[in-house]
Amino acid sequence: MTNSFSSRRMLAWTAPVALALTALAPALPAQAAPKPTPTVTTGPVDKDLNGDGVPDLVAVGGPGTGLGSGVWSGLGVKSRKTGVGTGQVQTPASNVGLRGNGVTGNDSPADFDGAQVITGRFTGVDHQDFLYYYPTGTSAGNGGVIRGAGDGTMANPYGNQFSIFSDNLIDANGNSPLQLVNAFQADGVDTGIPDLLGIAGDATNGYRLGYHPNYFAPGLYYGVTGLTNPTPTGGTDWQNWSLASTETASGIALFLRNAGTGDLYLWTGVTMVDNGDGTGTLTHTQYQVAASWNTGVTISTLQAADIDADGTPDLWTVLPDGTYRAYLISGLSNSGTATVTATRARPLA
Ligand SMILES: [Ca+2]
Ligand SMILES: [Ca+2]
Repeated sequence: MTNSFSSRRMLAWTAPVALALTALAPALPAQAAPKPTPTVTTGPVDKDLNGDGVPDLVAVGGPGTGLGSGVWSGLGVKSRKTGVGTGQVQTPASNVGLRGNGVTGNDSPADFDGAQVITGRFTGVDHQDFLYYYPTGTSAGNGGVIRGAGDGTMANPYGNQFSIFSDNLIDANGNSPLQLVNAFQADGVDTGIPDLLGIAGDATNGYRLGYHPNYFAPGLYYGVTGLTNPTPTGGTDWQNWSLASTETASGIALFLRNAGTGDLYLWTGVTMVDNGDGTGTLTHTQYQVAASWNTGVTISTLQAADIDADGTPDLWTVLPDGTYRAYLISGLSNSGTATVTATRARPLA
């Protein structure tokens, strides 16, 4: 289970030609008519659900979230003056999870209670899909992918859902991830569908980051490569950290937050290097974004995106009272903390 990286690389070379061509096809038109001065990123904007170029906010509802059960989708508001995201979203947000997760047959938004939901190109097309994962509860360790409709909503989950099974996510000690985020193509093996990054472990064996490679199909993750990275502060207490990832024109970015200490860090240029011994390591540039950031505050949704399109990743938070706010980040520094500008807290729904 731990040596999946090299075996998948071999699989990549022997992948069916038709599948490889299908995955490449969307990139071809971009080369057809070169323009002299491209000013925006070449690919779709991460977290932009409706294709207007502005990232959007997605939060899970249910007990303890201040939101009704379901998946709440708030489309990012664009500044009339600057044409980029302001950090505000259109409210009330829409509940796009009313038909449930496509598995229980209940047609109920309560299917998502207790789930984590992230967006990404998890079915391999240009728009954002929804990935849900249950860290605890009766479906603990399991999850799935539901196609995005391209307008901020989900497709009908019945017929557009791909399950992710616990057995394919557990580490060598049988532990399911505490959290999963989008790892994009950080290992350099592009299967057309993003990989996942998680945190897993137990008190006896310790906790660590894990890399979950995708095997050329929506929802098909198999095996986990344990990562050797210490936490941003040099520790091994990964269970105390939470993650939020995004991708910009300059690469993959990962926010790391320790709720207990208030430490907030950003890793940029993240790539996953195979160590050849069944482990891997994330290479990255580390920045301390803030100290004492929301120390001790429960954040029900932490989402990363370059909201204002300045090339530096930003954050949205949703709190258990159902309010959201953006934290626009600039001035990353090797010698101090960054500039973090928070928008006013507003009800999401
Ligand atoms: Ca949008
Ligand atoms: Ca930004």
